Amino acid sequence: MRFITKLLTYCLSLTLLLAVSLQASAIKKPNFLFIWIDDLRAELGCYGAEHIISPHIDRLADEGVIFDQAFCQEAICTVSRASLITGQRPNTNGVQRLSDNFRKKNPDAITIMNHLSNHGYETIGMGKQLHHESENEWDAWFDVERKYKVGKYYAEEAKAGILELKKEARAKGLKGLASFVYSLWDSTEIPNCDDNELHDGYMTDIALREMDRMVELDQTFFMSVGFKKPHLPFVAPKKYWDLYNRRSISVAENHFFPKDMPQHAKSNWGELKNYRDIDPDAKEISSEKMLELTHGYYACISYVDAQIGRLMKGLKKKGLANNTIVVLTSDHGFKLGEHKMWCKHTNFNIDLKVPLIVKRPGARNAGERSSGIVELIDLFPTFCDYADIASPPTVEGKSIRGLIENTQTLGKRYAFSQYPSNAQGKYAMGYSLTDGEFRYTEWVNPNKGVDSKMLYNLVLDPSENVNISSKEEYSSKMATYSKAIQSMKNAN
Ligand SMILES: [Ca+2]
Repeated sequence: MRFITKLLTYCLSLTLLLAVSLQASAIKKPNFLFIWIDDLRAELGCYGAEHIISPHIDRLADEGVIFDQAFCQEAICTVSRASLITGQRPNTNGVQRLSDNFRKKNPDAITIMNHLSNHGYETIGMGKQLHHESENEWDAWFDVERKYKVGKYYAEEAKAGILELKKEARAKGLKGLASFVYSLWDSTEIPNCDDNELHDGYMTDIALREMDRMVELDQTFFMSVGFKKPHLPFVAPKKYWDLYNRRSISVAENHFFPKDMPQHAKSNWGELKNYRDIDPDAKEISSEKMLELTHGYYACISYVDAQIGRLMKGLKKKGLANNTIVVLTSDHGFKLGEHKMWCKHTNFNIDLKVPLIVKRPGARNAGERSSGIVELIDLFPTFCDYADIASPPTVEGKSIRGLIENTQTLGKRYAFSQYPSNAQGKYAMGYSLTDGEFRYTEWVNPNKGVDSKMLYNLVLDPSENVNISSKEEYSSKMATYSKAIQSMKNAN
């Protein structure tokens, strides 16, 4: 009898085990489609900017959750991207400047793609990912510009001209970034061409083919599609320029330095001045050129938006939409003449704020907004959370799954960012935070301590036009912010 009871218990355990394992195999881990857009500020239809034509991103927001308070950790491509893929702040992984090579500085770092690959995901990267690209980071890597020779411009004259300038740069002994800068062409181009005759359209074709490959292999994937627009130069097929009437475009209203702005906050927007149609000594851009550049930036957004529409259609058509989480963000914001500056490279909100949309299949809260504060370092642990794997202990971000699934959930108290300033030849690291209500920044000189500060009331002065840090009434608030910055710096 005892033997029969034992046998029955054993059989029952086996059945339970089988049931559990069958259930586990039935619950497939979600795929991730990560849409990473270069230099896209949070100015889209779904962010209330009705003058921007972004119907596909707006639809994604309607089907997902949109974040109103998402921030990058530093407004430079290389740095923000290294921070996101490691889930670490720039102070921790040491990548703080454009020229910093992430892998050289962090030979053993575990990136989100390494981690997901180690846990059964096929990781597919394409377009712009890290600044210093490395195919070793991915299971499948597509360097569209280098491998398929789909460059920045369409016109043969531009392509030939760039080759000529590169030759000249070599003859002058220029290498790397110096050679790249020497051979830049115009800041805009309006080619009459098809979407896939330029980088981002060509890359979208690859992404769609990769989706087919994943379906064929029945393989769970993390696909990161790195759009290169609306980064300069503003080159998009003519039909996207034609969506806008230049005469009805408004340029930046606050085309002036903020009142009482410290020198360290000033960027000389050298990135734009490197293009051959911009005077390298310019103090400002003419109204006509401002309009052209603003028009070009908008056209590039609409061009990328159309590619996102193709990706979403592809997911649906290939039967992947029901098991794919789509995350859309940028690496940082951008200035189109605001604060009398261009491009990124500052600690202003307009450079640090990024769009963020997360669409989950079958989400019941589709179309909701979250005002919770989120940092881009939070995406690494969020992917892990949805993949049901632990984050490596090196990750400093926190999963935002709670905020995605319940938009009433409170976010972080602060989002921290930084930017190294060399204004007038004096180095200071600008540490910045926002609690959604204010933005506070202090520049810290390694030897002398805090050099200068700025404080903006984002509720009363959302464009950050008046630095109120010298007002006595805010001194205790600034002391609290300063302490928070200190503890963030000491946290690692
Ligand atoms: Ca960028």
